[in-house]
Amino acid sequence: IKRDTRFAEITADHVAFFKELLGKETALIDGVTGEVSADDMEPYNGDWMRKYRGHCKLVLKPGSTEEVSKILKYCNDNMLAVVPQGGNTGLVGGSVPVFDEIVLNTSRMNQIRSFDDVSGILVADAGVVLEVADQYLAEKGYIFPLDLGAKGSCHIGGNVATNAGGLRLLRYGSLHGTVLGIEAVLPDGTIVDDLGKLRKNNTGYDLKQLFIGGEGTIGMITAVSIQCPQRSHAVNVAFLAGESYEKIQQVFREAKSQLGEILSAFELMDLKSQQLVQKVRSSSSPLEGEHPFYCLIETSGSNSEHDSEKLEKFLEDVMNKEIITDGVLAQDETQLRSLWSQREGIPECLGHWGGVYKYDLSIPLEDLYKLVEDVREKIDAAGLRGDTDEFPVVDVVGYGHMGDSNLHLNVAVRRYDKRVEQVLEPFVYEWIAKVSGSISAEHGLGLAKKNYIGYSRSETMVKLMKQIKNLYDPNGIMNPYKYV
Ligand code: FAD
Ligand code: 2HG
Ligand code: ZN
Repeated sequence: IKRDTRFAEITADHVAFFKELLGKETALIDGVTGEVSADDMEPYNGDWMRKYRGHCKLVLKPGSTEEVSKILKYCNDNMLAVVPQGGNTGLVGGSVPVFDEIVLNTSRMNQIRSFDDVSGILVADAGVVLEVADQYLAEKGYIFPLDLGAKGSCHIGGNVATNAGGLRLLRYGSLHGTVLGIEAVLPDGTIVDDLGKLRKNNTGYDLKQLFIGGEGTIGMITAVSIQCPQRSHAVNVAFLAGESYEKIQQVFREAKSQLGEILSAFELMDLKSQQLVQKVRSSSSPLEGEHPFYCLIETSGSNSEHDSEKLEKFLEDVMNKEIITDGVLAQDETQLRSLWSQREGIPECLGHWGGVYKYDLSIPLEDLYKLVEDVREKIDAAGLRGDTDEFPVVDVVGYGHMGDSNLHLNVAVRRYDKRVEQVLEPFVYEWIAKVSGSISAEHGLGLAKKNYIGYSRSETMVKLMKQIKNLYDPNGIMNPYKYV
């Protein structure tokens, strides 16, 4: 890609305007007129995977919606491109600049605005860290309807902008349903005041939905209102092993039928993913021996005795029917966390060798794991996988939110290598198109998947998306080079 020459380069005059507007020294990192080191810029220019690198010279940290509005209006009038940024934990290169776009970071917009402990509706600034919001809610007996491995750093504005799915979607549904209102700023400075708290509101188009999963391409989310469920008193976790993917599908079938309304997560992990986690952590598996597949089942309910009994009975049943070969139930909070960490820790551990090719896919359940086998076979046929340094590929692993038909196919590598890329692409995308899946289930398009949208969306749909983009952002200053 080439830098779009319609965008202006940042000058000292621009910086002076932002300094005057934001006042506080801590509200901006100025590499245009000021002295800053590469280290100062690194957290904003580099992404979580260390795969993408921007060249931004100016980071702005507005403290209010009004400031965001003034910043964007000025940028739009002066043709300055911007990248909205939350916790910068996105996995598709969407949250870092490509060239010298200005980073608009939400970290200073971090206040909880209100919480109603009868309705469970939380209204908060976009820059509130997900875990902070969830801890606040825990004290009130509520839970944030979204949970994911990056909770300690990601912002709820970033979560909504990516329409993150995560570990609780099976139970609480997508943000498209739980987000009740959004406050956002358009590139021309217009404040979209749709921060409603209504569960039902059929008065015209539901425009806030465009910002959910919009990845910062049509406006900057400044606050959200969200429906939070009651926190369950009883949370239980089981970690099970099965001989085949077929068997894990049977476990899922049984879990839905026997655990019913208390089932709150169903996660899949293959043996390779677990072996790599244990290797990196020098830890051992919660279960003895090696099993081709594992799944983690969480239940959340209101009656601890009732739930434990249900889960124990379920475990006994799937053991007796020989659907699973082994299994363990968390006996306390520590063990529960440790079982979850076998799953949540996978993305971090896989990065250990140098790089990871990541594919986040929606696939009809029965075919879900077949892709991992097909990819492993192709990588092996090309002689690219092995234990020593001469092989680029460490391993091909599959895991993910099986309860939502969402596979994470990860190819852990010692270094990024053209030969590996040639095996993976377009093979993976063509495979997905054939089964009418999605090339991005929950991480979004960003820069990484932008060119492949056609594998999951028709020309008509892409054209409609482009029309929306042009309508909201006619100058194209919002997160350019990405999405559509
Ligand atoms: P960023 O990374 O800063 O930004 C993400 C995108 O949103 C960018 O395009 C950015 O421009 C835009 N953006 C950010 N803030 C705003 C705003 N206020 N207004 C408009 N646009 C904005 N994702 C899942 O779906 N499920 C998972 O289970 C999951 N697990 C993860 C585990 C780990 C360890 C990591 C590192 C990531 C994981 N992710 C997962 C990826 C996920 O998308 C992010 O963690 C999270 O949703 C992004 O939030 P963020 O604040 O870091 O956003
Ligand atoms: C998860 O579910 C995240 O752990 C990350 O969505 C998946 O790194 C990945 O591919
Ligand atoms: Zn995920």
